[in-house]
Amino acid sequence: MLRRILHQMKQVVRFGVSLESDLLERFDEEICAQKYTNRSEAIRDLIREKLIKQELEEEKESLGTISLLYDHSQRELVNKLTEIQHEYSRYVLSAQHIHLENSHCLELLAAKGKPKQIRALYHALRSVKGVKHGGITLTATGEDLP
Ligand code: NI
Repeated sequence: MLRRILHQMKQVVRFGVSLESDLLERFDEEICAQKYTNRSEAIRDLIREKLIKQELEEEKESLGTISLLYDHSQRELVNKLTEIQHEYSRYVLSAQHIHLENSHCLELLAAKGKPKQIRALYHALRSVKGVKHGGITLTATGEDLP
């Protein structure tokens, strides 16, 4: 269904939008701050963002990036993190390990799967004792995106 709608969007269509002047003023300020040079591109991006959000909510195949900051001198920590990544290996696309000063490490993972699975991987890693900070960002694979 979504694919069909997006396919029909290939042809560029002009349409009018009615909205309150103060709302438009705020929108213009916002897109100007974000360095957009015209409203059309800003509106296109808003629509794409909305569609990506929907896709994620539908639990479609998605991409995720995970970051973990930890102190590798913590006993068993590195082994535990490796173990979890092996458990979830079908979702882990890549892992990058960066050695920081003072025995700290930054690990960056790219993952592919349903958002539910990527979040489960993140929470398993994040909850390991000694992981000081973590982050997760989900995005669509772009397959259904114009
Ligand atoms: Ni390291």
